[in-house]
Amino acid sequence: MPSAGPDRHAPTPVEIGLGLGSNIGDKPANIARALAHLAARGAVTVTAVSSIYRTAPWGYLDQEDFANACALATTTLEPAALLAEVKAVEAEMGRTGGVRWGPRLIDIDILFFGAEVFDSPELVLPHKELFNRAFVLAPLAEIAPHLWLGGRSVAAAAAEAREGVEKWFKS
Ligand code: PH2
Ligand code: MG
Ligand code: MG
Repeated sequence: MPSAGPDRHAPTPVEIGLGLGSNIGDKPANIARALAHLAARGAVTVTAVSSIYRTAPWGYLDQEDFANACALATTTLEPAALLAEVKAVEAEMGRTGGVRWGPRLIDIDILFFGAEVFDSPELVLPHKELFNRAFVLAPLAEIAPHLWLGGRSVAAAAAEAREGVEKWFKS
């Protein structure tokens, strides 16, 4: 007989990747706070955090440099529920709407969710622009050098795309 203990229906944790960015206020601290908030809400268990990178703004150039980092974590949530948690933390930290690609206090992007492939207006997995953004590839390759997504090596892509991205400090 299977045990009827409290874990009987516990979902298996899935490994996920998060991309974090900030270019308002104490940027590195905002990234650290975002991860702490997500963990405190029970949304994720953080297993690795990259260095903080100072990165030139992409997309909308007339704004301050960003701090960017990536984290690996596990979650027992479904993708949509994790996205809701991410949005709640962004809102809780005081992120307000603004220009597309413009200044932001905190941006938390779900980069991958296990081997999930998903495409909806709210969420695309793996993240659609991951392989086009040095500010995501560099920190992600640092903590997940053996990761392949959609048949591509993150480390190989990172090695070719370092422009405008420099290590700032280890958090
Ligand atoms: N995020 C954007 C737009 N541009 N540029 C950098 N360097 N880093 C970011 O995280 C970033 C950006 C929209 O999310
Ligand atoms: Mg983003
Ligand atoms: Mg975002």
